[in-house]
Amino acid sequence: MSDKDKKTGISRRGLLGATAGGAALLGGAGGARLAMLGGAAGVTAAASATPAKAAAGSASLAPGELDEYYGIWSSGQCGELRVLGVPSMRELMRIPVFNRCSATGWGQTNESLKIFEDGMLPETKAFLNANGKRIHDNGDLHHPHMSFTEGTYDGRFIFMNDKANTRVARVRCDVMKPDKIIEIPNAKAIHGLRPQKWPRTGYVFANGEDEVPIVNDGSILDDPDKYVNFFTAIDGDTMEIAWQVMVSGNLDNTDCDYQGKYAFSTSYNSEMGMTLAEMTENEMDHVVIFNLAEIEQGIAAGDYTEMNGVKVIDGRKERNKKYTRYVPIPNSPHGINTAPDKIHVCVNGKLSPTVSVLDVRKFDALFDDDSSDPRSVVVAEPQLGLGPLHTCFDGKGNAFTTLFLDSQVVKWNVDAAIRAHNGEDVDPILQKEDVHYQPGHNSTSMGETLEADGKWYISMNKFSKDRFLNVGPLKPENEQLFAIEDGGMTLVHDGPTFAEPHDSIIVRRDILSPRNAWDRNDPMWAETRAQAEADGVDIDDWADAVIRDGDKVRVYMTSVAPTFSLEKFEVTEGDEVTVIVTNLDDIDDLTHGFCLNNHGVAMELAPQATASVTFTAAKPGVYWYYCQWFCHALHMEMRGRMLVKPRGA
Ligand code: CUK
Ligand code: CUA
Repeated sequence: MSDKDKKTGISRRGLLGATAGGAALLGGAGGARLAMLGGAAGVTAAASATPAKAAAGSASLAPGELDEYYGIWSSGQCGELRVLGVPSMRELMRIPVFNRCSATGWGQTNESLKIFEDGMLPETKAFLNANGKRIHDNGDLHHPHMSFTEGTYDGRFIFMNDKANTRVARVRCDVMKPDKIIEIPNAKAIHGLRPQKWPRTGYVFANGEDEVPIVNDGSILDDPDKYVNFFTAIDGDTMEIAWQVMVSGNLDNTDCDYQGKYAFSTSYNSEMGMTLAEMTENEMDHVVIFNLAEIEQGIAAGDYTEMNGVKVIDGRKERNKKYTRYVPIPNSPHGINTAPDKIHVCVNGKLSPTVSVLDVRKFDALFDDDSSDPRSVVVAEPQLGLGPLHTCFDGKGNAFTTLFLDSQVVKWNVDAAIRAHNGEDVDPILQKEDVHYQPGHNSTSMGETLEADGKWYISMNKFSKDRFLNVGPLKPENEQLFAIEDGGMTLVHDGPTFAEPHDSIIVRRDILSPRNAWDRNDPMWAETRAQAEADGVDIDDWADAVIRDGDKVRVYMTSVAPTFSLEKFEVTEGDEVTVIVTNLDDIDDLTHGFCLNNHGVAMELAPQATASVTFTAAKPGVYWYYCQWFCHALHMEMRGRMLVKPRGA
């Protein structure tokens, strides 16, 4: 029952659609305005902005019409995941992951704190305690990617990195909430992240960007020989660390093949330098290729060191060519992207104007012969423009590469680049379009899967400068959507976003079908349910109870619009109070909330959800709690009182 009201069977969308009449939201006038703004804009823009063609109506959705694609967006230093509709670019949801969220209580409810704490390393727990905190509630989320089965998205999970606090999280696609947040031992600053594409996920590969001394106990600072980086393989099903590989150089982005044999990471700072001057000394850095079967055999054969409970293979440069090979690439390569042709891997040169194209069919030979030239896997290296950062694909043999310094996207043909590399007189570059301004990541619809369909292209731009009303020194970023189906590139959306979407995937809507209500037996609150059972409270039924357990008080209530089952309860000053609320409503979109005045306590209760929150009742008096999610005409009346009696009174 996807968009129908369970009681009436009437589709709200059907009602809206019937009255909408197909009004276009993005018309030709908007396009003309874009063109004018583009002309006034400076930076390195060479030509004028591409005006939105009036004919680009395919990006326009009437009110109530649903998008063709889910856009899964990162948010950088906001630490959350975002869901957009593509092509309308309407923001549909924000899913808190590494961050504390005021609306949902993420990072405060016991159920979410358990997810944070279960994946935390002991030393982090100790560090947080010393700082009076329970969790790191900030994150730097760059790379969201969905789980794969046989080369395409399977709608199970979305995985993502936290560069700030060295974590990897998994979001369940059925409820669009995280269920695992794990901190990665040994490595520091998890950056590049990709799920295995074949035969399935499988492993989730995660790059450690910052190098650390092997024994990081405070005794080593300026001794580069002692510093290493770590590449981590996580089991995507259990979210446990499978193994790590110690490498040379800072790992940046990562991807893997469609054969299930190799993963590969770009690496800047092959110098292992500590300062900017040292880090950019070499003209060539490298891509590290990881031989998965050899690594697994090495682990099975005991050829590893155990570090903090993880089996670590030594894959440093020139140590053991069985596990890793280092392919020299110019210069500080950044993004790495496998084409849906299953063969070619594009390595974006960043400080070099080139993209190096690797052929995965040549990797076997590279590992078979220790003395082989690692550059033999490079089959093209077209010069595309200044500052190539990331590449995506249309599934028709073409690639789109962002040019950070040129503020452009360049569309080029992979096969033509290979022919040019072999001496033929062909220009692989098909088209360049200005974007506004300084693009980082880009993505195409289904573009990182075998089902790349070449319909939509997103440019995620780091700067908006003069493009929108001035909002102060801090400006929004800018995202631009292009229609690419007809072979050209037509700008159809140009809009600001808050900090800082790094990366996105565009997923066909049939791949996802999230629930409209929670399953009452969801594992999210299994521990809470067990406690309720121990307390003799049936949280699946209209119930209330106040259970005293020494200085701990557990307050159970349920909600049905517009009431809580408890209109008041009493505790004593100094009690540790846990409020457990279950929303018994099962109507689509009938979310309640529980917010306790002047206690910094608030949480979301979506249909059929249970959530709980714990605090110390330290201030005698009467405090109102209320439903903080508009749910009913009597929503304002959905409230109750907590009495905190003075201790000893
Ligand atoms: S990185 Cu942000 S522009 Cu973290 Cu994917 Cu390339
Ligand atoms: Cu319940 Cu508002």
